[in-house]
Amino acid sequence: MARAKFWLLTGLLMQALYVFEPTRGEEGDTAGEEGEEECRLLGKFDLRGYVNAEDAMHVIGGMFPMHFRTILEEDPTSTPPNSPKCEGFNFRGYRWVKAMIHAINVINKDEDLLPGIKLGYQIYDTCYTMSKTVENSLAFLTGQNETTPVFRCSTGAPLAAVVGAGGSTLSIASSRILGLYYFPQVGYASSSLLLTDKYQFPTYLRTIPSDAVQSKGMADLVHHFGWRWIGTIAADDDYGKYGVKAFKEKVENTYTCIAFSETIPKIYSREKLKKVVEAIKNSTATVIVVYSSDIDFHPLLEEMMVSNISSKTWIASEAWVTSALIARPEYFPLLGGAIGFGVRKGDIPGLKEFLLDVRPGEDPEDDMAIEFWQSAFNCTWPNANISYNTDNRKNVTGHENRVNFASDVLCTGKENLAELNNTYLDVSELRITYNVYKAVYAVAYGLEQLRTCEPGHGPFSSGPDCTKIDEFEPWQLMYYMKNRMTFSVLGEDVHIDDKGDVYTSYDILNWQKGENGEVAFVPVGTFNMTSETDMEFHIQNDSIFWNNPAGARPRST
Ligand code: TCR
Repeated sequence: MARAKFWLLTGLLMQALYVFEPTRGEEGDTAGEEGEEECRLLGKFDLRGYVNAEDAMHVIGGMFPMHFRTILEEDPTSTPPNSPKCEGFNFRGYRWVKAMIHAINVINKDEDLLPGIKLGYQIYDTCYTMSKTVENSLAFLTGQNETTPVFRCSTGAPLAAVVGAGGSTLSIASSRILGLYYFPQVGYASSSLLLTDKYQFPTYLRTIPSDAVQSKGMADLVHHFGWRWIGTIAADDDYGKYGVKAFKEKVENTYTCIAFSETIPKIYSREKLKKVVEAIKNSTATVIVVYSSDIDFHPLLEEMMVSNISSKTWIASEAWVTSALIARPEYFPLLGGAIGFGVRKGDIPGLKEFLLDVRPGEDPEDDMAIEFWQSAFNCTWPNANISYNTDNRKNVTGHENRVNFASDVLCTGKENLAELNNTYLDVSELRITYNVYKAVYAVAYGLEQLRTCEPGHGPFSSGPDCTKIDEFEPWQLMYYMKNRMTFSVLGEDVHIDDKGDVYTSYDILNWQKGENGEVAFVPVGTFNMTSETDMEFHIQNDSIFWNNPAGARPRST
């Protein structure tokens, strides 16, 4: 019964969302099993990523930003609509994907965790956009990407849970869809406060703390240094806006005030960015909080560089503080001395070796590896039809040189990955990557509890009180993931509470100049919140580098 309902709902959803259009039948014809054959495809998903469900008993879905954006096209009025293509290869997102696959491989070899049960994966690129994320979520539920088995009616392994989808706005979109079917979803980076609301997002859990924690830490920082006027800048999404909102609620009192509040547009607009820059320039506030992902912050940063802004103290949210896109020596004059919050990092054994194991061209399906290779080595893969580092947002920063064209150097496949100095291989700051790893373990531990249920002591009231590992429903796995979710990963005990939230400590990091001119993230304190009311804030004032001519702690009056 539940199954029939699932398919019916899915059918409705798909019709509403452009995938199928029933052909006109006899009057009074209703969509039903036969009606379905009469359906005509209206559009097709265009999904890229990694799928391996061979011999698997369960599949874990994944959503990651392997690209920075979709290519905006004119509204299709004379051609059928097409799912957009993506551009801007994201090495960091690609590393997260590899971490997920690595975690699954490790669990599959583990003889204690899910013994004899093989997990598969089905990982899609969100291109950091809402439309792709929704497309991905529907694909998980409907199995429309025909080559891949998905739900229980299909012949292959069923989907157990989904890991993802990167940014909060994207997790919110997908969670609204997955939540309809009570599918467990474990976020690794989406930290917006909104996602704590279990009324709206009943099946969302995460391995990153809610921004309620970080905002409190930022407020403590501001009070600690006695700064009076603070400017805030938020990305125009559920991360930035709600992060800043929580910060303001926690910081505002009779002494501290907000000097200005600006937002960074989601769609590039130089005009809007210039207005933000003006606001920064015209304000006497020297301390500015920026709640934004690195991808969104980057264009504003470029615009600030053009305007020569200096002597500000930046309070960085976790999403950009250690980002290789932002932490570049050329931005140091502007952002040096920034103080930010980094979630707990972890070492993942074997990850480095696994990351090095990329073999482009070996698997014809793996066009992502070819694109990775082309972007990493600035070369073009012979006879491959995969775009190379293009940038269709021409003139993004006023610098024509940001538009790249295919390189005329051909890739050989023998280029040396180990020598590559880029984000992908940098395993020194594994924070979100470590969260991805933990998220996969959360699913595996949920499955393990379900598997080891003892008949007679199980939780379910209608039907048998335990369910079998090869025939459970998503809500049954959800039961385990919502209750007593305590497990240990690489020596860390992880507790996910009944709201799906975790509390882990933050490192307070300060941008200083490293020996070789690189940006070094120097730990200068910690913020540890263990429950809504218990917290500890520590900072070592004298290890902080302040980026102003006097090198002294700024006053923001
Ligand atoms: N939460 C952000 C996304 C995000 C992120 C990151 C993206 C966080 N940390 C690191 C890239 C890299 C924290 C959100 O939207 O909730």
